[in-house]
Amino acid sequence: MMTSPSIEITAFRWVPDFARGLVRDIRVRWALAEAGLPYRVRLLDATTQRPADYFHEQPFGQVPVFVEGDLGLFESGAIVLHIGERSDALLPADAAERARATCWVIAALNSIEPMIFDLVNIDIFNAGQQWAALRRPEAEQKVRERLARLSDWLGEQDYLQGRFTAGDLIMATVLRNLRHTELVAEHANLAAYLARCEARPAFQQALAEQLADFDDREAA
Ligand SMILES: N[C@@H](CCC(=O)N[C@@H](CS)C(=O)NCC(=O)O)C(=O)O
Repeated sequence: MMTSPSIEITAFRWVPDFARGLVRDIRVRWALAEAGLPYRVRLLDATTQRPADYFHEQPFGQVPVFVEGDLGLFESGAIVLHIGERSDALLPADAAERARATCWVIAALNSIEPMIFDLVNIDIFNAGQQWAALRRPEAEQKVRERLARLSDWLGEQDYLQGRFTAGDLIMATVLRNLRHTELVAEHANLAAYLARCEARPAFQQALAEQLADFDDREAA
């Protein structure tokens, strides 16, 4: 008899096309696939208020949440690091390398995602607004500066620490938010890096599983 996976995550039942493949549960799905851990999904409605009791699981009402037994976690970066504790596919066994992988998780979330999200906010969520057009050049410049530094660091390496870690997983999911622009393509090594991360079977599995969970209701 098949038993239900002990790990449950939350995701959205439907999002508009621009967000498909980018919703942050993809990070958790990808980490679980890298670690070879099965999971089940609890789907939530993105278009209405979250149920009141969901705020006890995720203070901001967002996805993803990770639940296993008595442990409930929120924040995709923290969840990926937690999963990484169970798999050296994500966090290397060597203590120093592990700590460096954590650095890259935090760097992606804290030093790169805010700049990229600023641009996404302008281009997608506020497209056509006068303030957005005025703000865009500076926001794009900030992203360019970060990408240039990241490209320099990466150099000819396949991954940020030579081998794939949780840091690359989070970094790749952050960079994917620029898919509506050519900014990553301005650096051949970053474009190749992102393609390399996305070519991993675990990413492809995670992407397919996120897309398969969306119902095919027409965009509202
Ligand atoms: N820092 C959080 C951000 C989570 C987040 O922004 N989730 C989005 C989907 S990608 C969400 O649930 N948005 C709906 C909302 O904020 O109400 C994490 O990394 O888990």
